[in-house]
Amino acid sequence: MLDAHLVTNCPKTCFYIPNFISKEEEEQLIQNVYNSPKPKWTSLKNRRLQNWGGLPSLKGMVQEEIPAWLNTQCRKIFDLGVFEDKMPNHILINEYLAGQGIMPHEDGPMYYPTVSTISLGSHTFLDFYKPISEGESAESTLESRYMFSILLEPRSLVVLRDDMYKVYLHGIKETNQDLIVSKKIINFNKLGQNYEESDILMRQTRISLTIRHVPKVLKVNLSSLLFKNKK
Ligand SMILES: O=C(O)CCC(=O)C(=O)O
Repeated sequence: MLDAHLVTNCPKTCFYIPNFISKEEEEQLIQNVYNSPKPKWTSLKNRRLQNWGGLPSLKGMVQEEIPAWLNTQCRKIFDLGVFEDKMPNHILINEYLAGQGIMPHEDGPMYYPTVSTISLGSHTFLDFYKPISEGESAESTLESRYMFSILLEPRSLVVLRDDMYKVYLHGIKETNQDLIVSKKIINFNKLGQNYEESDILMRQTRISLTIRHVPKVLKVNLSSLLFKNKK
C-alpha cells in the first residue's frame, strides 16, 4: 500500500501521501492538541512540544497510555505497514510558529529507524543535508551540505526510513516564507496541489505529529513500587 507513494528521485527511502487525513480530522486534531493540559507542553527556544506515550531514553521508555484521538492515527499508520508488524507507541508533537524551525539533526538510536509525520495547519519544507564526512572541516557550511527538500503539505503523511533516516540530517529553516523551486523538491510530482515555479508560500503555525516506535519499553510494576515506598 505504501509502495504507490514512493518518492523515487532521492536516496532510499521516502514515501509521501498528500491528504492522508481530511480537513475535519485536521481541525479535530488541532483542537485536541490545544485542549491538552498545560503541563503537557515543553517550551524550547524556537518551538513547543508535547510527548505522548512516554519519554524515550537510552535505558528504555516507561510506557504511558496514548489517548484515543492519537491512537486512531497510530492505528492507520500501523495498518499501512509503516513499522512492519510493530505498533507505533510514541508521538512527539511539535508546534512551530511562522519563522520557527528545527536545526539539522539525526533522530538517533532510541527509535526503530523509521519516522512518520503528519502535518497540520501549514506547509513546511523539510531540508536534507549530507553529514560531515571524514576529513571535511567542521566549518563546512550547511549550505554546501544541503541536498534537497520535501514539501510537507498540511494533512500529508511522510515516512522516512533507511538512508533517509539513518545517514542524512533533516531540519526546518527558520523562515516566514518558502520559494517553489521544483528541482529542489523531491516530492514535486506527488503533491496534493498544483504549485507554479517561483510561487511563494507563506508559513502559518504548523503542528507536526511525529509518530514512531520505541522498541525498548520498561514495564513498571506499580504495586512493587508502592511496596518499596512503604518499606
Ligand atoms: O516537525 C517536523 O516535521 C520534524 C520534526 C523532527 O525533525 C523531530 O522531531 O525530530
